[in-house]
Amino acid sequence: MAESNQKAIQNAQTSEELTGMKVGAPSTVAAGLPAVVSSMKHLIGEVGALRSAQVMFKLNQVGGTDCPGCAWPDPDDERSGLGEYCENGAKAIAEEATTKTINADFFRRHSIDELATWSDYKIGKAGRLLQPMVLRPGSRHYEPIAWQDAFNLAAKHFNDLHSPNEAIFYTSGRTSNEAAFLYQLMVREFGTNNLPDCSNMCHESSGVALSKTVGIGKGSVKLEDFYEADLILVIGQNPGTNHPRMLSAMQKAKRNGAKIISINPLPESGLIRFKHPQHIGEFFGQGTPLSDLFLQVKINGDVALMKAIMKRLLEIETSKGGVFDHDFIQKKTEGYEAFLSDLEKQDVQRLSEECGISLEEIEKAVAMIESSPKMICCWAMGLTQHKNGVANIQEVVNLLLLRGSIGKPGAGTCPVRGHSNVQGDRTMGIWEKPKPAFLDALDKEFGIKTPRHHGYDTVEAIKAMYEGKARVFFGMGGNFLSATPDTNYTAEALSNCSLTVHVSTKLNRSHLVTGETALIFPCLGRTELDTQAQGDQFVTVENSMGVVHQSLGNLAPLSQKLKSEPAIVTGLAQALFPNSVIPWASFSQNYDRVRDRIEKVIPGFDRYNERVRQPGGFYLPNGARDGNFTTPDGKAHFTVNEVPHHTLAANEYLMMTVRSHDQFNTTIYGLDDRYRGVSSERRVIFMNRDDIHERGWHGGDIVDIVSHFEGEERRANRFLLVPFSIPRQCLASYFPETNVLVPINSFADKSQTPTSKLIRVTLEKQD
Ligand SMILES: Nc1nc2c(c(=O)[nH]1)N[C@H]1C(S)=C(S)[C@@H](COP(=O)(O)OP(=O)(O)OC[C@H]3O[C@@H](n4cnc5c(=O)[nH]c(N)nc54)[C@H](O)[C@@H]3O)O[C@H]1N2
Ligand SMILES: Nc1nc2c(c(=O)[nH]1)N[C@H]1C(S)=C(S)[C@@H](COP(=O)(O)OP(=O)(O)OC[C@H]3O[C@@H](n4cnc5c(=O)[nH]c(N)nc54)[C@H](O)[C@@H]3O)O[C@H]1N2
Ligand SMILES: [Mo]
Repeated sequence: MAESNQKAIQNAQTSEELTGMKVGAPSTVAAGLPAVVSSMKHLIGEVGALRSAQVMFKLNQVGGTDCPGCAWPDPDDERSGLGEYCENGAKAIAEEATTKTINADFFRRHSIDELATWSDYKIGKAGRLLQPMVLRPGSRHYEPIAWQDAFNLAAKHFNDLHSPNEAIFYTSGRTSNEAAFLYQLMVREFGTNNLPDCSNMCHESSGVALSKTVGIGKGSVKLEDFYEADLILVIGQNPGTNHPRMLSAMQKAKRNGAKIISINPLPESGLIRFKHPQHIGEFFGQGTPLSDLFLQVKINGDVALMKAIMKRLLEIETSKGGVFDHDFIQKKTEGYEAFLSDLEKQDVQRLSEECGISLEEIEKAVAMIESSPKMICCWAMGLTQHKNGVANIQEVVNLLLLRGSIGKPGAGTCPVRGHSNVQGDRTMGIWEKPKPAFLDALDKEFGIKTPRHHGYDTVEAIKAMYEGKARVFFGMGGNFLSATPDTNYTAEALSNCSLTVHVSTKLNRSHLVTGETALIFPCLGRTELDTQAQGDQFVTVENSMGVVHQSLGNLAPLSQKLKSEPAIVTGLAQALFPNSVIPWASFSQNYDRVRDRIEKVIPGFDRYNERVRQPGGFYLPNGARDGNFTTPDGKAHFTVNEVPHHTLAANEYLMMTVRSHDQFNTTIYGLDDRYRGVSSERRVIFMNRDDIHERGWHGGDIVDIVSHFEGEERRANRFLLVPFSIPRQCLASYFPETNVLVPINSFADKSQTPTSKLIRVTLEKQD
């Protein structure tokens, strides 16, 4: 193996050092006073009191800053005067608005090899990047470079490629609509559709399943639908940690009479009880009980569970009728007969064993569904990151269709998005499989000829770099190395490149595993004021429910050398295409000009500049929401999906990788997972008590994890056992420490999403 590859693999490793785990009882209630205390600790520690107040009062307010955390929508009506925020929003702000900074001297003192020995936590806490940096061939230290030189250097590498398809342009989901639109335009003018994004690892399975079945790859519900629903299913999602403001919506739904069923291998605190952190009166007492029924499903047991529920509904329908919405099924759907004949063959007893939910519990769910005409299904990574991720979601759609629970108020699909603008980035054309109509519109508007063949998604991009078919990697945000599967393989892939470039706010491990040359382009964060030639600019984003609205920073930028993402793209584009027909320079001067072009290219953005200036923004068109299914035949589609079977040997387990309460993806805010009762440690593995006992092991024992896939083994060493409430032969560990175990070839059918929630492993106890 080449020396550079060895270095890359070494630098890709997260430290195996244990940090002193403490285990207490998991919380039974989410948010409340501890959430407020934790928010303050992070904010005051990183940002200082004054700057915190400046940004927090503006957060998620009309005309304020969109929280850089999750994509949960802001309520149209009652926003809290204190800023509409949550504990983890406060941590996201603390992370970005921190006053700690990394200057050129930092890189003189620390080589990339030394920085790689730091934990991800320590790397992130080093502070904000301030100026463009370059790592020259053979050097182990980044050094400063002027912006123009950096753009020219990158352009030279791009132009030296044999084909535009040898370049990869990745996007994370924080990039604004304006930056994303300009970025994809630059990439397509360059001549490729190699635009993989974090969606490929996230909700791609939702996009594929929903486009096929209901004609739009986005969710159908609005926030108000929560307040009208009779029943809300929360499947494979941990809102208490990852979408805390969703708990407020669920609390309001409950007060309006809704029931909640949660389906999860873990009893996540946020799904049990909740105290609103912005309602002081709720700090004392028990909080609102949220879930009426918790179904502790086995990992990947969801299709079996859904089928069991639907089979029982069918039996009731057959005996007394009134369960299925026949009018809806007949007028609006296709594929009912085939679906029914498959369902008739299912055996509820068997399905119950497959999913680990007793017949009695299934009956409770059935009774709740039967008596609820308006049902919403919410889901996230617990459904998407599986080999059958697409099937998981199609099965949820089947249930909704049977009940006519889509396309009417109080009902529908709710894939809860991750990054704050991941949905908007796709709308703007960040996609490796663009539709011809979109490319035609670009060609017409800009007088260019965009490439038509599909580009690489995330998994394909890694393989292309590994195999030497791609040689330049450009990352618009994100932390590609740590977020992707098979860390060592990806490290080799990146180190095969001639150039790796990252547009980033903060240092992360991807800056330490590089191509022969590496560049860091430091950018403004959401919270910072973005001043361009024609004055202060706002950007726009789209939330999880298809609302497009403004985000305006108000903090003074940490350095004059930071550029906005739109300015970085236009700067690079000018270096890349000196004779372009596209007026690149003009776009960064005034973002209204970008929005005018978006309006011409993308449907639904009529009078963009005007409408986005209205308080709260505007909704994008959504056929499924209106019961108008935009599939080729205009119908919603039932599908037939297989039940996955996993036969495990006595010492084999299925492992899911999840987020702790103290991280945003690969950004580690702290070492605690308060709701699950673990503190000061991330190298933990949650395991069923009886399974631990059966092996003769104890909580606190140290194990190595070995994953098994197609005859290959991958290892992650030194994890502490935590006895936990989780089904037998199921395990949970944290992402990104265990990404090294996710095989590059283990991805979902049709969506190619890495199977981060379904890793077959064995455990080896250390002596
Ligand atoms: N604070 C914070 N907020 C975030 C993020 C963050 O890291 N930190 N990340 C953002 C991003 S990009 C995303 S995509 C979202 C992620 O939001 P989530 O999807 O909630 O995140 P995960 O921690 O991956 O949790 C997945 C949940 O699915 C469950 N699960 C796993 N496997 C299965 C299964 O087979 N069946 C069922 N029914 N459940 C299963 C797990 O127990 C866990 O509760 O959050 C976004 N918001
Ligand atoms: N095993 C496992 N792997 C997973 C997952 C899992 O559940 N398990 N989840 C997957 C999912 S759902 C996702 S979405 C991906 C996430 O993958 P990514 O989006 O690639 O990763 P993040 O950790 O969110 O990226 C963090 C970095 O973004 C940069 N950044 C932050 N804010 C900004 C900004 O405003 N502009 C720019 N340019 N940069 C910024 C900072 O430098 C920071 O270090 O990971 C996936 N990987
Ligand atoms: Mo995500």
